[in-house]
Amino acid sequence: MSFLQRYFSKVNERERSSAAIAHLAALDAIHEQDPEIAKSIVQELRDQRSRLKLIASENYSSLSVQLAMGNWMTDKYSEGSVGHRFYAGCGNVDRIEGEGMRLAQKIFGADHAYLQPHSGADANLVAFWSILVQKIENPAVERLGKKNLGELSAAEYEEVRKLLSSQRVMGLGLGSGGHLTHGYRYNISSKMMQSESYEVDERGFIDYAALAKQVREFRPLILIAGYSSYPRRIDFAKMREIADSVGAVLLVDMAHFAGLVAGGVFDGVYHPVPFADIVTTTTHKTLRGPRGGMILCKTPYRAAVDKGCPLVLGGPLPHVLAAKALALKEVDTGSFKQYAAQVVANAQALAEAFLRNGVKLSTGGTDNHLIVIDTASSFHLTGRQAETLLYDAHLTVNRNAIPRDPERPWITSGIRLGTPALTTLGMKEKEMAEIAAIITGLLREAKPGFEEGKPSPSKAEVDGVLLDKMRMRIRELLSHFPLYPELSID
Ligand code: DSN
Repeated sequence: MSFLQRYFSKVNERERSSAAIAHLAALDAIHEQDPEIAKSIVQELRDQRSRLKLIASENYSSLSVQLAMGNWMTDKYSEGSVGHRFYAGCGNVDRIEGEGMRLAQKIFGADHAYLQPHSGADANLVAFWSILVQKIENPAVERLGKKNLGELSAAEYEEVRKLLSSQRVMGLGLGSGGHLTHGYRYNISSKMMQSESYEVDERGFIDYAALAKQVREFRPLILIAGYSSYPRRIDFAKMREIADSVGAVLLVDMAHFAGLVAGGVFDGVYHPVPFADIVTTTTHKTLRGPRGGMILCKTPYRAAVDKGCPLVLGGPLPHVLAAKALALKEVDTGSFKQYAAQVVANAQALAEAFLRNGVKLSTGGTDNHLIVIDTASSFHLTGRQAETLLYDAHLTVNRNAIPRDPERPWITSGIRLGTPALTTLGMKEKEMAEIAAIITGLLREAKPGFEEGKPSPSKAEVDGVLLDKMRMRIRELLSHFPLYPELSID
């Protein structure tokens, strides 16, 4: 029997959901073409349903957002920007992208929104490039008495190119919770410009006074504020002041906390848009949309940002633009505000429960959607050992460096946990306490596993009875919060 036939035989007419029907019909169509691919798609749903998703950068998008990506919009080329395309026939993409931009500008109070980046890393690349064009390239071309790059001689162009690559960028170090794209040595961002990181203090916090001093010494063109695993808010008014002290551009990467800004949890000095020149984000984390990126900018950067495609990025993904617009529509509701507030309440409840159990957290807690557990100090386990064991017990978390981590990035001494996905399922503070108890109960009893007769930095084991007991507790918990209950796939 097909997925669709099974659905119609199970669900009565009143309970039918058009999104569920569409998904099941799509699975049938995929199954006809390639049963193996259909099987993996279905298995992914089963896996996500059977595990507690605690990866801080993941969420569950709505079935409608997913469906907006699964259609013929993918077949259209639309390089350029709304109303200014390099291909004929972009009217529908223009309407979709224009609506997404309008919503993003309204939700975040931004001068301008650019929805085309395929990811947060791509958004950062476009942002860097736009800042370099606006602040360095355009004035250099003007100084040479020329109108544009095309008029420069080869020697003049080389002069401008060298000037671009001698610019400086400063972001939070990877080990302090920053992101690879914020100037990490192995990333393209540190090859485009000279890069220096700032780090958190002994307690794991950003020290604004120390940062101000470092910025005055390094004098970056771009100061980046933002993180992947920093469990605190950033004061963007202070960041603006620090950037202004050397005339730097302030770039905020809000990939992790965009949903908290949109939902009104981060406001005042914690809302990046009034203070930053450019704000980049992903659309799939706390914002709960499709996988992708987005840029918000002040008017002076608009012209350069809008040329992100084709000058930095490949062709836009119109099907993803449709999903982004739809997700922004979902964000622009009162229920999203409640969701955002609950994400933080849940993270704080999780942190408090761990602290009560004597677990060591980076910065001693959280005021956003994530926590970082020092597994080495708390449980004598590497991050990777903890990650592997928890996955075995049906919890997905990721290993994460802690500040000043002595371990390699592949192993680490910590794990990062986030609440965006479980909050989407409807979990609250009570469930967070249960999850903290399960994790503590497992990690406390864990012993390093062995590989080729030696203790392995990647594996940990617990008694099989305990593991089964914890899996049962997780199954019981998840049974009250089903993922996409309208999708009758088992
Ligand atoms: N991969 C994202 C995260 O997990 O934070 C950042 O790129």
